[in-house]
This record gives sequence, C-alpha cells and structure tokens, in this order.
Amino acid sequence: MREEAISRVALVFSLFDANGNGYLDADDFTLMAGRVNLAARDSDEPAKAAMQAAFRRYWTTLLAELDADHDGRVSFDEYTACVLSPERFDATIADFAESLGALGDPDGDGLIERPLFVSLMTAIGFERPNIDALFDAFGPSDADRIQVRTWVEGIKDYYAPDKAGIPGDHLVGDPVG
Ligand SMILES: [Ca+2]
Ligand SMILES: [Ca+2]
Repeated sequence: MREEAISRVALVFSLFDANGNGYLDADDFTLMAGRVNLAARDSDEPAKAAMQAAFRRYWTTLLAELDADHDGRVSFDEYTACVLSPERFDATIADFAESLGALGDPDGDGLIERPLFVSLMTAIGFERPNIDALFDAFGPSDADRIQVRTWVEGIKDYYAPDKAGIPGDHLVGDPVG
C-alpha cells in the first residue's frame, strides 16, 4: 500500500470518528449523516434520505467486513484492511460517492459550485484550505464549478491503495518529511 493511501485513510478514519472515542461505531455514522444533511440545504428529502441510507450501508459493510475482534466497533487497524482489500468495498464506496455527489448537485445539472462543495466537505470535517486545493485540482470552470462526475471518481480514487499524486491527496494537507 502506498504511503499516500495510508495518510488518506488515516484522515478519513479520524474524521469519521465523529464522537471522538477512537473507534468507528454506529453513533459516528448517525452524527456524520446529520451534519452532511444539514449542509445540503438545497437538497430535497429523497436525496437526503439516500445519503443517510448510504452512510448506514457504509457502516453496516464496515462492521460486517472489518470488525475482526467482534466488539461492535472498528479500530484503526481493522479499518486499514478496507484499503488493503478494495475489492470488498468498491460497491459500498461507489454508493457513498454517488450519494454524496447527488447532494452536491441539487439542481441535477451535473455541476457543483464551490460554496456547496465547501459546505459538504466542511461538514465531513476537512480543512478549508485543503478543500479549496482539492476543488482547484479538479479543474473548475470559469464559473467556478466542477463536474459532479469528476468528484465522484475522485472519492473512489481516494480509497485506492495504489494511487498517489491524486487530487484527494490535497485533503491530507502538507506531507510530512
Ligand atoms: Ca467513534
Ligand atoms: Ca473491532
């Protein structure tokens, strides 16, 4: 696994541990889904419900696949296995990415404007300068929009163990060393 992939996974683990107890648990995903839905102020109820369902499925899959010691929560060591065996998580991550992308495109024109992108990514917990760097790396148009499709593919790449130098690396911030 690439060092960049480990850094990316360590970051999402820390953000998804929304209640800060050092483990991923059901409570974290309820908290995170609520935050993200609050940020998606222009989305309709079906889109929000789909996002909540995607968070729930994501958690259910993580628990079923990764909770090696069966304590009902996922430790960081258990979580890194999702990057080591991406084929077990492709469908879940794709589902999550598509649902998040849909929240970013309430009018369905296939584009997402920077302010909504920033709101959603801030709700997940990423840092503002890193969010802007990511948006810029996706190549926004003159109207400061990016393709939702580009973002969805970017989310999938984020979890790829063999990728480095991708837009998603901007979320991790300055590399150490
Ligand atoms: Ca937690
Ligand atoms: Ca566990």
